[in-house]
Amino acid sequence: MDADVIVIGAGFSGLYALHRLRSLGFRTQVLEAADDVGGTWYWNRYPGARCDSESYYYCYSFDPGLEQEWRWSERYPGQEEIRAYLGHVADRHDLRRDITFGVRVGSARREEDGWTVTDTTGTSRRCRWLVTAVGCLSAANVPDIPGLADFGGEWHHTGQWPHDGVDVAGKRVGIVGTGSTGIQAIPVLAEQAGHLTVFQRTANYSIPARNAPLSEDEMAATKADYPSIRQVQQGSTNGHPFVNSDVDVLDLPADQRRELYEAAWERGGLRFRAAVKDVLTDPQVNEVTSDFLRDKIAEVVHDPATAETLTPRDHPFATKRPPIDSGYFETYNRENVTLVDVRADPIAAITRDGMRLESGAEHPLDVLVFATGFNALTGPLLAFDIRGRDGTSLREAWRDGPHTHLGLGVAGFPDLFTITGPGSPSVLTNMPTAIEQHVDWIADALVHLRDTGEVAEATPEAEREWAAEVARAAEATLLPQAASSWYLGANVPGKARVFLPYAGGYARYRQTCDDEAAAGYPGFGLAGDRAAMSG
Ligand code: NA7
Repeated sequence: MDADVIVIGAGFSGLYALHRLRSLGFRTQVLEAADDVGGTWYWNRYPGARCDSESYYYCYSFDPGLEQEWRWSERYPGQEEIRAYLGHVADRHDLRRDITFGVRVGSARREEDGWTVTDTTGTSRRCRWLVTAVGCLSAANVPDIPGLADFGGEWHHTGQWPHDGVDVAGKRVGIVGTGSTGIQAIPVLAEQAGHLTVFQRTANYSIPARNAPLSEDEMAATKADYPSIRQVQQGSTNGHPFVNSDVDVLDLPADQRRELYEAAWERGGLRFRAAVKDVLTDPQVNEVTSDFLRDKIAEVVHDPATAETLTPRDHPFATKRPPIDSGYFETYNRENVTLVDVRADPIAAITRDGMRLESGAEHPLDVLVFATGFNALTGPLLAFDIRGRDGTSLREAWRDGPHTHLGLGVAGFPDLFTITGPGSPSVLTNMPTAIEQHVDWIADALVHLRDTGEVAEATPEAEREWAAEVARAAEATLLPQAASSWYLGANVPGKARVFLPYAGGYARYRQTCDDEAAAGYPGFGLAGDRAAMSG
């Protein structure tokens, strides 16, 4: 064996997995396709790339010394700052010596006593346990638009942005997509480009981020308060350190309701959503909230027709991942920005000179940007060929949609652990919080397996029960109402429509995982099953 554990990926997940497993005495090797650490934050270098969670809690909690030492500069960390942070963590914990960079995994095959992982150059490495840390939003989704290969300008997906940047100064730039990424990139591109054309299919809600530099006093107060901040995160539904309000807006008179929403709008960011209770479960509360946000668009955008096109009417607020922005709607008041509604007049083709719509309208472009998102959650795992027991292929096993136990393990794939896999609450949670929980749980499981010599494999029954629980949790919310959401796999043509993340809340999920471990991992075919059989 080359290692006890091979971890694929050196982003937030892979780095912490390496640190934790190594400290428990596992010989651990990380394989990473990029030439440095960072994962998502290594690749997503598009203009305006920034995290929507606030910096003081979008970071690791496992190392109190690191919390005290690191100095965040802004309320929301930019891509380069997060990359620097992860580089610092790698150095502080001497992680690089166990990471092989520039190695893309092509396949992973289950053998009798472990896994053989083969990279795209044909080099194989053997390990007993395989841990995937490949991210949830890392497989770029480039739409299959006829003519793309003939485009005479340059085009880029935001998640694969060139490292030396893209010169858009004075150029005619087009951008497809108005999700979180497009909404971050559009204001910055508009400032740099000669002209920016935004091709919008679905209008989106967005809340001002209210980004600002962090003062010494704010950082000092945060640092002094970390233990209680972390405690709130652990007990929360989504890993953020703020508690959802218990105010029922429907009980408030109109003026107080308005006041409440205005105050939340001023606070900005993901805290807006926490200002009212039941926004994702009560359709009436959601409608009132959505209306407030729709009105804001009309207030900000000068041209009424543009404002109307920008106003979301087809899905309730926050049923698609709610973006936050810095000057997004204001951008449409600029002379050099045009909004094109490709729901009304769909994209027909890309030509040598630009974009052609079904009406025959032509939009000449020098640069085309795809902010078209990702094949979320399953895409990164299916990007390489994983073969389990008896040669079963994961692509085959998940043909009709993914099935996992707790998002952490898959029936037919012994001793494989998937950090933030489909069925976990990861993408609905502050990501580092979810990641630390997953890694800690996997680390405990591996210690158990090392001690007992057992092999862990999710049982089909446990998978069925967990799938039912994931579906139940989603149905209890308004989330499935957004028909084109990537939560449902609906953004990728041909992808099975299954609600992918667990929407029952982070704290509940953590408890479920803890119960699974305390019971001896019955859902992974261990003590629980034996107890049942002997009973
Ligand atoms: P998203 O949220 O999946 O957004 C992708 C956007 O691209 C969205 O507006 C899509 O419209 C649009 N899109 C995708 N394909 C097409 C085609 N073929 N034609 C026109 N428009 C298209 O991805 P993001 O990168 O913004 O965000 C992903 C997550 O990363 C984010 O939620 C954070 O968690 C971080 P649609 O809505 O499907 O009509």
